[in-house]
Amino acid sequence: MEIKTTSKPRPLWMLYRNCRTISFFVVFVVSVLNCRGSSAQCLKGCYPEFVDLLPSLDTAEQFPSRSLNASSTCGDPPSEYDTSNFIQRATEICNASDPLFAHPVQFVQDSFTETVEILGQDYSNVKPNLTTWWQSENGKTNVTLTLSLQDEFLFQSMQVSFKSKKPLGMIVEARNTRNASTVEELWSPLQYFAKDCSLSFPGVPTKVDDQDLTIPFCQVLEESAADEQEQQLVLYNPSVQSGDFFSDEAVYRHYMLTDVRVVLVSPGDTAEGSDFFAVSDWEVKGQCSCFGHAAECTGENENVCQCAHNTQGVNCEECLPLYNNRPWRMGTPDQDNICEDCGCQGHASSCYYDAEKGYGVCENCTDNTEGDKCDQCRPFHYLSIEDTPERNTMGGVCRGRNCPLFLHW
Ligand SMILES: [Ca+2]
Repeated sequence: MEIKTTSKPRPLWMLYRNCRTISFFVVFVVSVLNCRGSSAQCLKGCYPEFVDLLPSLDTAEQFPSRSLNASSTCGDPPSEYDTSNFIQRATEICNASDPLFAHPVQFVQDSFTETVEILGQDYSNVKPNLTTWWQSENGKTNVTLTLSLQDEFLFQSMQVSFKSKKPLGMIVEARNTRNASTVEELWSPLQYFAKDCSLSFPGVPTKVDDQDLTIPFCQVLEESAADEQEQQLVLYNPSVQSGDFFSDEAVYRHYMLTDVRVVLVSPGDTAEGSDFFAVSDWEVKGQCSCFGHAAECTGENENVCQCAHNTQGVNCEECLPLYNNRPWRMGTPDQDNICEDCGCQGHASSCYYDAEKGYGVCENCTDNTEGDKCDQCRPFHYLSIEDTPERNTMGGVCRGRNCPLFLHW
Protein backbone atom coordinates (compact mmCIF):
# COMPACT_ATOMS: atom_id res chain seq x y z
CA MET A 1 0.00 0.00 0.00
CA GLU A 2 1.41 3.37 -0.96
CA ILE A 3 1.33 5.97 1.75
CA LYS A 4 1.98 9.63 1.16
CA THR A 5 3.37 11.72 3.98
CA THR A 6 2.33 15.30 4.50
CA SER A 7 3.06 18.12 6.93
CA LYS A 8 -0.68 18.56 7.67
CA PRO A 9 -2.42 16.42 10.28
CA ARG A 10 -4.11 13.56 8.53
CA PRO A 11 -6.82 11.31 9.85
CA LEU A 12 -5.44 7.87 10.35
CA TRP A 13 -8.66 6.26 9.27
CA MET A 14 -8.15 7.52 5.73
CA LEU A 15 -4.99 5.49 5.47
CA TYR A 16 -5.92 2.41 7.45
CA ARG A 17 -9.58 2.09 6.74
CA ASN A 18 -9.31 -1.52 5.73
CA CYS A 19 -7.13 -2.41 8.67
CA ARG A 20 -9.51 -0.66 11.05
CA THR A 21 -12.48 -2.43 9.58
CA ILE A 22 -10.86 -5.77 10.27
CA SER A 23 -9.69 -4.65 13.72
CA PHE A 24 -13.13 -3.33 14.60
CA PHE A 25 -14.71 -6.60 13.51
CA VAL A 26 -12.24 -8.58 15.62
CA VAL A 27 -12.84 -6.33 18.64
CA PHE A 28 -16.59 -6.64 18.15
CA VAL A 29 -16.47 -10.42 17.99
CA VAL A 30 -14.15 -10.62 21.01
CA SER A 31 -16.43 -8.23 22.93
CA VAL A 32 -19.50 -10.29 22.16
CA LEU A 33 -17.72 -13.49 23.19
CA ASN A 34 -16.44 -11.88 26.39
CA CYS A 35 -19.90 -10.59 27.24
CA ARG A 36 -21.49 -13.95 26.61
CA GLY A 37 -18.75 -15.71 28.52
CA SER A 38 -18.96 -13.54 31.63
CA SER A 39 -22.69 -12.99 31.69
CA ALA A 40 -24.77 -15.09 29.37
CA GLN A 41 -27.99 -13.43 30.55
CA CYS A 42 -26.77 -9.92 29.81
CA LEU A 43 -28.12 -9.45 26.30
CA LYS A 44 -30.42 -6.80 27.80
CA GLY A 45 -30.49 -5.60 31.39
CA CYS A 46 -29.46 -8.51 33.59
CA TYR A 47 -29.81 -9.10 37.29
CA PRO A 48 -28.44 -11.39 39.97
CA GLU A 49 -30.79 -13.70 41.79
CA PHE A 50 -32.93 -12.41 44.61
CA VAL A 51 -31.81 -14.18 47.75
CA ASP A 52 -32.48 -14.05 51.47
CA LEU A 53 -30.05 -11.44 52.77
CA LEU A 54 -30.13 -12.64 56.36
CA PRO A 55 -27.31 -15.08 56.88
CA SER A 56 -28.66 -18.17 58.54
CA LEU A 57 -26.92 -19.56 61.60
CA ASP A 58 -25.38 -22.25 59.44
CA THR A 59 -23.68 -19.79 57.12
CA ALA A 60 -22.99 -16.89 59.48
CA GLU A 61 -19.27 -17.33 58.96
CA GLN A 62 -19.81 -16.85 55.26
CA PHE A 63 -20.95 -13.27 55.77
CA PRO A 64 -19.04 -11.96 58.79
CA SER A 65 -19.72 -8.37 57.79
CA ARG A 66 -23.50 -8.72 58.08
CA SER A 67 -25.13 -8.39 61.46
CA LEU A 68 -28.55 -8.72 63.05
CA ASN A 69 -29.59 -6.82 66.15
CA ALA A 70 -32.63 -6.25 68.35
CA SER A 71 -32.95 -3.22 70.58
CA SER A 72 -34.72 -5.25 73.26
CA THR A 73 -34.62 -8.96 74.13
CA CYS A 74 -36.28 -10.61 77.08
CA GLY A 75 -34.58 -12.85 79.63
CA ASP A 76 -31.83 -10.72 81.16
CA PRO A 77 -32.77 -10.79 83.96
CA PRO A 78 -35.25 -13.69 83.65
CA SER A 79 -38.83 -12.50 83.47
CA GLU A 80 -42.34 -13.84 83.16
CA TYR A 81 -44.68 -13.22 80.27
CA ASP A 82 -48.20 -14.21 79.46
CA THR A 83 -48.91 -16.02 76.26
CA SER A 84 -52.03 -16.99 74.47
CA ASN A 85 -52.51 -19.86 72.08
CA PHE A 86 -55.95 -18.47 71.26
CA ILE A 87 -57.53 -21.05 73.57
CA GLN A 88 -56.09 -20.29 76.97
CA ARG A 89 -53.53 -18.01 78.53
CA ALA A 90 -50.45 -19.28 80.30
CA THR A 91 -47.50 -17.78 82.11
CA GLU A 92 -44.06 -18.59 80.73
CA ILE A 93 -40.48 -17.75 81.63
CA CYS A 94 -37.94 -16.00 79.41
CA ASN A 95 -34.38 -16.68 80.55
CA ALA A 96 -31.49 -15.64 78.33
CA SER A 97 -29.03 -17.88 80.17
CA ASP A 98 -31.11 -21.05 79.79
CA PRO A 99 -31.14 -22.37 76.21
CA LEU A 100 -34.54 -23.97 76.79
CA PHE A 101 -36.14 -20.63 77.67
CA ALA A 102 -34.03 -18.11 75.74
CA HIS A 103 -35.37 -16.12 72.79
CA PRO A 104 -32.34 -14.41 71.22
CA VAL A 105 -32.53 -12.42 68.01
CA GLN A 106 -30.77 -15.21 66.07
CA PHE A 107 -33.99 -17.19 66.31
CA VAL A 108 -35.55 -15.01 63.59
CA GLN A 109 -33.15 -16.51 61.05
CA ASP A 110 -32.58 -20.13 62.04
CA SER A 111 -33.59 -22.88 59.68
CA PHE A 112 -33.60 -26.62 59.23
CA THR A 113 -33.31 -28.95 56.30
CA GLU A 114 -36.33 -31.03 55.50
CA THR A 115 -35.88 -34.10 53.36
CA VAL A 116 -38.83 -35.55 51.53
CA GLU A 117 -38.97 -38.65 49.38
CA ILE A 118 -40.72 -38.43 46.05
CA LEU A 119 -40.83 -41.51 43.83
CA GLY A 120 -37.89 -43.04 45.65
CA GLN A 121 -35.78 -39.87 45.31
CA ASP A 122 -34.80 -37.72 48.32
CA TYR A 123 -35.23 -33.96 47.99
CA SER A 124 -33.82 -31.52 50.57
CA ASN A 125 -35.49 -28.23 51.33
CA VAL A 126 -34.27 -25.54 53.75
CA LYS A 127 -37.18 -24.18 55.77
CA PRO A 128 -37.41 -21.54 58.50
CA ASN A 129 -37.63 -22.93 62.01
CA LEU A 130 -40.94 -21.55 63.24
CA THR A 131 -40.74 -23.31 66.60
CA THR A 132 -38.07 -20.87 67.79
CA TRP A 133 -38.53 -17.11 68.11
CA TRP A 134 -37.02 -13.82 69.24
CA GLN A 135 -38.96 -11.97 71.91
CA SER A 136 -38.70 -8.46 73.32
CA GLU A 137 -39.05 -7.35 76.92
CA ASN A 138 -42.54 -6.67 78.15
CA GLY A 139 -43.91 -3.16 77.91
CA LYS A 140 -41.39 -1.85 75.36
CA THR A 141 -42.38 0.27 72.39
CA ASN A 142 -40.48 1.28 69.26
CA VAL A 143 -38.41 -1.89 69.40
CA THR A 144 -36.19 -2.36 66.36
CA LEU A 145 -34.99 -5.40 64.46
CA THR A 146 -32.05 -4.31 62.34
CA LEU A 147 -30.19 -6.06 59.54
CA SER A 148 -26.88 -4.42 58.61
CA LEU A 149 -25.35 -5.56 55.34
CA GLN A 150 -22.31 -3.23 55.26
CA ASP A 151 -22.47 -3.00 51.47
CA GLU A 152 -25.19 -1.75 49.14
CA PHE A 153 -27.90 -4.20 48.11
CA LEU A 154 -31.15 -3.80 46.24
CA PHE A 155 -34.09 -4.49 48.52
CA GLN A 156 -36.90 -6.58 47.10
CA SER A 157 -39.25 -7.75 49.82
CA MET A 158 -39.63 -8.87 53.40
CA GLN A 159 -41.83 -11.18 55.37
CA VAL A 160 -42.20 -11.04 59.14
CA SER A 161 -43.68 -14.09 60.85
CA PHE A 162 -45.03 -12.99 64.22
CA LYS A 163 -45.29 -15.47 67.06
CA SER A 164 -47.10 -12.77 69.01
CA LYS A 165 -50.03 -10.85 67.64
CA LYS A 166 -49.28 -8.44 64.82
CA PRO A 167 -48.24 -5.06 66.22
CA LEU A 168 -50.68 -2.17 66.18
CA GLY A 169 -48.11 -0.21 64.20
CA MET A 170 -44.78 -0.89 62.54
CA ILE A 171 -42.47 0.88 60.12
CA VAL A 172 -40.02 -0.57 57.62
CA GLU A 173 -37.05 1.78 57.41
CA ALA A 174 -33.86 1.85 55.37
CA ARG A 175 -30.64 3.74 55.21
CA ASN A 176 -27.68 3.79 52.87
CA THR A 177 -24.41 4.62 54.56
CA ARG A 178 -22.56 4.39 51.25
CA ASN A 179 -24.54 7.24 49.76
CA ALA A 180 -22.57 10.37 50.46
CA SER A 181 -25.59 12.57 49.88
CA THR A 182 -27.36 11.27 52.98
CA VAL A 183 -26.47 11.62 56.62
CA GLU A 184 -24.99 8.34 57.76
CA GLU A 185 -27.30 7.95 60.71
CA LEU A 186 -30.44 8.99 58.88
CA TRP A 187 -33.08 6.32 58.55
CA SER A 188 -35.93 6.91 56.17
CA PRO A 189 -39.27 5.09 56.11
CA LEU A 190 -40.07 2.80 53.21
CA GLN A 191 -43.52 1.79 54.37
CA TYR A 192 -45.84 2.15 57.36
CA PHE A 193 -48.18 -0.57 58.61
CA ALA A 194 -50.93 -0.13 61.19
CA LYS A 195 -54.18 -1.60 62.34
CA ASP A 196 -55.49 1.98 62.31
CA CYS A 197 -53.30 4.19 60.13
CA SER A 198 -54.87 7.51 61.12
CA LEU A 199 -54.46 6.64 64.80
CA SER A 200 -50.92 5.27 64.69
CA PHE A 201 -49.47 7.50 61.99
CA PRO A 202 -51.53 10.65 61.59
CA GLY A 203 -50.43 12.65 58.57
CA VAL A 204 -49.03 9.67 56.67
CA PRO A 205 -51.00 9.08 53.46
CA THR A 206 -52.82 5.78 53.19
CA LYS A 207 -52.20 5.54 49.49
CA VAL A 208 -50.22 7.35 46.83
CA ASP A 209 -51.27 8.33 43.33
CA ASP A 210 -49.96 5.96 40.68
CA GLN A 211 -48.29 3.94 43.40
CA ASP A 212 -45.21 6.14 43.43
CA LEU A 213 -42.84 3.73 45.11
CA THR A 214 -40.56 6.43 46.45
CA ILE A 215 -43.30 7.93 48.68
CA PRO A 216 -43.95 5.94 51.86
CA PHE A 217 -47.56 5.39 52.79
CA CYS A 218 -49.45 3.48 55.45
CA GLN A 219 -50.87 0.08 54.67
CA VAL A 220 -53.62 -1.30 56.87
CA LEU A 221 -52.70 -4.43 58.78
CA GLU A 222 -55.71 -6.62 58.35
CA GLU A 223 -56.77 -8.96 61.10
CA SER A 224 -55.80 -12.48 60.25
CA ALA A 225 -56.04 -15.72 62.08
CA ALA A 226 -52.80 -17.42 62.88
CA ASP A 227 -51.94 -20.37 60.72
CA GLU A 228 -51.57 -23.88 62.07
CA GLN A 229 -48.13 -22.96 63.38
CA GLU A 230 -49.47 -19.89 65.16
CA GLN A 231 -47.80 -17.42 62.82
CA GLN A 232 -49.22 -14.09 61.77
CA LEU A 233 -47.56 -12.86 58.61
CA VAL A 234 -46.84 -9.32 57.45
CA LEU A 235 -45.66 -9.04 53.87
CA TYR A 236 -44.00 -6.08 52.21
CA ASN A 237 -43.09 -6.42 48.55
CA PRO A 238 -42.78 -3.11 46.69
CA SER A 239 -41.11 -4.75 43.71
CA VAL A 240 -44.42 -6.19 42.54
CA GLN A 241 -46.28 -2.90 42.88
CA SER A 242 -44.66 -1.18 39.95
CA GLY A 243 -43.14 -2.16 36.64
CA ASP A 244 -40.67 0.70 37.08
CA PHE A 245 -38.67 -1.10 39.74
CA PHE A 246 -35.92 -2.04 37.25
CA SER A 247 -36.35 0.69 34.66
CA ASP A 248 -36.63 3.89 36.70
CA GLU A 249 -33.26 4.84 38.16
CA ALA A 250 -34.81 6.98 40.91
CA VAL A 251 -36.96 4.06 42.07
CA TYR A 252 -34.02 1.67 41.82
CA ARG A 253 -31.79 3.94 43.92
CA HIS A 254 -34.57 4.43 46.46
CA TYR A 255 -34.37 0.73 47.28
CA MET A 256 -30.57 0.51 47.39
CA LEU A 257 -29.65 0.15 51.04
CA THR A 258 -26.94 -0.95 53.42
CA ASP A 259 -29.26 -1.38 56.42
CA VAL A 260 -32.91 -2.20 56.84
CA ARG A 261 -34.93 -2.37 60.04
CA VAL A 262 -38.41 -2.97 61.31
CA VAL A 263 -39.60 -0.54 63.96
CA LEU A 264 -42.21 -2.31 66.10
CA VAL A 265 -44.05 0.73 67.39
CA SER A 266 -46.67 -0.79 69.70
CA PRO A 267 -47.57 -4.41 70.51
CA GLY A 268 -50.77 -5.97 69.27
CA ASP A 269 -51.72 -7.13 72.75
CA THR A 270 -51.60 -4.29 75.27
CA ALA A 271 -52.53 -6.37 78.35
CA GLU A 272 -49.80 -6.27 81.00
CA GLY A 273 -47.54 -9.28 80.63
CA SER A 274 -48.63 -9.82 77.03
CA ASP A 275 -47.35 -6.51 75.69
CA PHE A 276 -44.27 -7.83 73.91
CA PHE A 277 -43.19 -8.54 70.36
CA ALA A 278 -42.24 -12.05 69.24
CA VAL A 279 -40.97 -12.93 65.76
CA SER A 280 -40.27 -16.49 64.71
CA ASP A 281 -38.87 -15.70 61.25
CA TRP A 282 -37.76 -12.61 59.37
CA GLU A 283 -37.02 -12.95 55.69
CA VAL A 284 -35.42 -10.05 53.80
CA LYS A 285 -34.93 -10.64 50.11
CA GLY A 286 -32.69 -8.65 47.84
CA GLN A 287 -29.85 -8.87 45.37
CA CYS A 288 -26.45 -7.33 44.98
CA SER A 289 -26.97 -4.03 43.23
CA CYS A 290 -25.54 -3.89 39.70
CA PHE A 291 -27.87 -1.50 37.85
CA GLY A 292 -28.83 -4.14 35.31
CA HIS A 293 -25.26 -4.74 34.18
CA ALA A 294 -24.38 -8.02 35.91
CA ALA A 295 -25.95 -11.39 36.59
CA GLU A 296 -23.51 -12.51 39.26
CA CYS A 297 -21.68 -11.13 42.27
CA THR A 298 -18.57 -12.28 44.08
CA GLY A 299 -16.55 -11.26 47.10
CA GLU A 300 -16.67 -12.07 50.78
CA ASN A 301 -20.02 -10.30 51.12
CA GLU A 302 -21.20 -11.39 47.65
CA ASN A 303 -21.74 -7.78 46.68
CA VAL A 304 -19.09 -7.20 43.98
CA CYS A 305 -20.77 -7.22 40.58
CA GLN A 306 -19.25 -9.10 37.66
CA CYS A 307 -19.91 -6.24 35.27
CA ALA A 308 -20.85 -6.60 31.62
CA HIS A 309 -21.83 -3.95 29.06
CA ASN A 310 -18.41 -2.22 29.34
CA THR A 311 -19.15 -1.03 32.86
CA GLN A 312 -17.04 -1.12 36.00
CA GLY A 313 -17.24 -0.49 39.73
CA VAL A 314 -18.55 -2.52 42.64
CA ASN A 315 -22.07 -1.77 41.44
CA CYS A 316 -21.27 -1.33 37.70
CA GLU A 317 -22.04 2.30 38.38
CA GLU A 318 -19.76 3.76 35.73
CA CYS A 319 -18.38 3.07 32.27
CA LEU A 320 -14.94 1.64 31.62
CA PRO A 321 -12.39 4.44 31.05
CA LEU A 322 -12.44 4.07 27.26
CA TYR A 323 -16.22 3.61 26.97
CA ASN A 324 -17.68 7.02 27.72
CA ASN A 325 -18.90 7.84 24.22
CA ARG A 326 -22.32 8.36 25.75
CA PRO A 327 -23.37 8.88 29.37
CA TRP A 328 -23.65 5.86 31.68
CA ARG A 329 -27.18 4.56 32.03
CA MET A 330 -28.57 1.67 34.02
CA GLY A 331 -29.61 -1.43 32.12
CA THR A 332 -33.34 -2.06 31.97
CA PRO A 333 -35.40 -5.13 31.13
CA ASP A 334 -35.76 -3.73 27.59
CA GLN A 335 -32.35 -2.19 26.94
CA ASP A 336 -28.79 -3.09 27.83
CA ASN A 337 -27.70 0.58 27.68
CA ILE A 338 -24.19 -0.61 26.98
CA CYS A 339 -21.32 1.84 27.43
CA GLU A 340 -19.97 2.81 24.00
CA ASP A 341 -16.35 2.76 22.87
CA CYS A 342 -14.97 6.27 22.42
CA GLY A 343 -12.86 5.04 19.51
CA CYS A 344 -9.48 6.26 20.71
CA GLN A 345 -7.77 3.69 18.47
CA GLY A 346 -5.37 2.54 21.15
CA HIS A 347 -3.84 6.00 21.54
CA ALA A 348 -5.41 6.89 24.90
CA SER A 349 -6.24 5.19 28.17
CA SER A 350 -9.37 7.17 29.00
CA CYS A 351 -12.04 9.40 27.57
CA TYR A 352 -14.86 11.55 28.91
CA TYR A 353 -18.31 12.33 27.61
CA ASP A 354 -18.59 15.90 26.28
CA ALA A 355 -22.21 16.97 26.55
CA GLU A 356 -21.81 19.86 24.09
CA LYS A 357 -20.17 17.72 21.44
CA GLY A 358 -22.44 14.80 22.16
CA TYR A 359 -19.73 12.17 22.13
CA GLY A 360 -16.71 10.94 24.07
CA VAL A 361 -13.42 12.85 23.86
CA CYS A 362 -10.18 10.95 24.27
CA GLU A 363 -7.81 12.19 26.93
CA ASN A 364 -4.03 12.58 26.73
CA CYS A 365 -3.55 11.13 23.27
CA THR A 366 -0.28 9.27 22.97
CA ASP A 367 1.99 8.29 20.09
CA ASN A 368 2.09 11.86 18.78
CA THR A 369 -1.60 11.84 17.94
CA GLU A 370 -4.21 14.46 18.71
CA GLY A 371 -7.87 15.21 18.14
CA ASP A 372 -11.03 14.18 19.94
CA LYS A 373 -10.47 10.61 18.81
CA CYS A 374 -6.65 10.64 18.70
CA ASP A 375 -7.15 10.19 14.98
CA GLN A 376 -4.78 12.88 13.73
CA CYS A 377 -1.03 13.27 13.76
CA ARG A 378 0.34 16.21 15.67
CA PRO A 379 1.79 18.96 13.45
CA PHE A 380 5.04 17.96 11.78
CA HIS A 381 4.47 14.34 12.59
CA TYR A 382 3.80 11.77 9.98
CA LEU A 383 2.23 8.44 9.76
CA SER A 384 4.84 5.76 10.04
CA ILE A 385 5.07 3.26 7.28
CA GLU A 386 7.44 1.12 9.27
CA ASP A 387 6.22 -2.34 10.00
CA THR A 388 6.50 -2.08 13.77
CA PRO A 389 4.69 -3.93 16.57
CA GLU A 390 3.13 -0.61 17.59
CA ARG A 391 1.67 -0.12 14.16
CA ASN A 392 0.20 -3.59 14.15
CA THR A 393 -1.50 -3.17 17.49
CA MET A 394 -2.45 0.48 17.40
CA GLY A 395 -3.47 0.97 13.81
CA GLY A 396 -0.78 3.48 13.00
CA VAL A 397 1.98 5.51 14.63
CA CYS A 398 2.77 9.15 14.04
CA ARG A 399 6.47 9.75 14.07
CA GLY A 400 8.58 12.88 13.82
CA ARG A 401 10.70 13.15 10.72
CA ASN A 402 13.97 14.92 10.12
CA CYS A 403 13.18 17.75 7.82
CA PRO A 404 15.37 20.48 6.35
CA LEU A 405 12.97 23.19 7.50
CA PHE A 406 11.83 21.95 10.91
CA LEU A 407 13.54 20.47 13.86
CA HIS A 408 12.66 17.00 14.89
CA TRP A 409 9.42 17.30 17.00
CA1 LIG B 1 -37.07 -19.23 64.15
